Amino acid sequence: MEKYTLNDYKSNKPTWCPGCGNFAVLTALTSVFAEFQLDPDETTIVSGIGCSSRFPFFSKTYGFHSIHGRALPTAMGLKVANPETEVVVVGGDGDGFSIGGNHFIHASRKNPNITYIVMDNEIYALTKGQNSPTSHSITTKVNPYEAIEDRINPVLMALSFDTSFIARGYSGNLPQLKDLIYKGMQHEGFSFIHVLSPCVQYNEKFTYDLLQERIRPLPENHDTKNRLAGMELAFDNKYLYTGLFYDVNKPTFDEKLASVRKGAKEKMDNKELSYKEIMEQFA
Ligand SMILES: Cc1ncc(C[n+]2csc(CCOP(=O)(O)OP(=O)(O)O)c2C)c(N)n1
Ligand code: SF4
Ligand SMILES: [Mg+2]
Repeated sequence: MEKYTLNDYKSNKPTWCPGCGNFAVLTALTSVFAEFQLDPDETTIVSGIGCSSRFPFFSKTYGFHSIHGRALPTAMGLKVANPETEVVVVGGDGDGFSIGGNHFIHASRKNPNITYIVMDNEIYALTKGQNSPTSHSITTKVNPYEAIEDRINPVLMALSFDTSFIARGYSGNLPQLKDLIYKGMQHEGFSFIHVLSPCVQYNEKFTYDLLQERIRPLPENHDTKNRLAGMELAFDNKYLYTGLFYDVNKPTFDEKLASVRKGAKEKMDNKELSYKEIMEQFA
């Protein structure tokens, strides 16, 4: 008999607007937690700031609602301090690719064993609708004429950083989303799941109807070890491909850190130094 059910992971009634794409992500993630039978006391959801980053309030696991753009370094610190904890990071396109964009590069280089889910609605929603780095040409209060900046392509960006697991899901396709999150959490290393997750309040150019026309599953014969093939598909202007783009095994940050720790201890003949003795070395 299973010990944990969905209700052991779901908490307060989400305060997102009815129809918000983030509901699907909450359902998918908590279902995957139940499939893995994760102990809620050994699981932490870390977020930044945004509508999507309200996520930890709606879950019964540990949660860390950190600061805008700083969810990834917070999560990495948590994982280093307690490698046994399951860590999932959630946030928005503004949080992850604008103010926090730099951390995405370095998390990819470090390859910590954490899962990162970005709910991309192509807008800053919590602050009532400003252009984000993924916005198409939309006019908003801060851009009353037209967007004058180019947009970024998160999957292409991740492929160029050699992030070890890269997938794209859609809030309108729950079974696929669950599967991608399941695989991302199984992956040893940094897994990035880009979720197309419409905001029904502030972005008329990124709706379920418009997405439905452009979304296609990745070709069945796509080789998930072939980074260049993934890039070509991520570049496609006509279709927005969903599925698993890239999945490779690389040593994780946790493993590399453990090996550095072991080497350092051996160098000291396995002698345990007190905090005072360590500090005295720098006096
Ligand atoms: C340091 C800092 N700068 C700016 C803000 C204001 N702010 C809060 S949320 C947000 C953008 C949220 O957009 P996104 O990450 O896409 O999340 P969404 O609300 O769309 O889910 C901004 C700019 C802040 N809270 N902290
Ligand atoms: S404003 Fe948009 S992103 Fe925020 S809860 Fe409402 S629909 Fe969701
Ligand atoms: Mg957003």
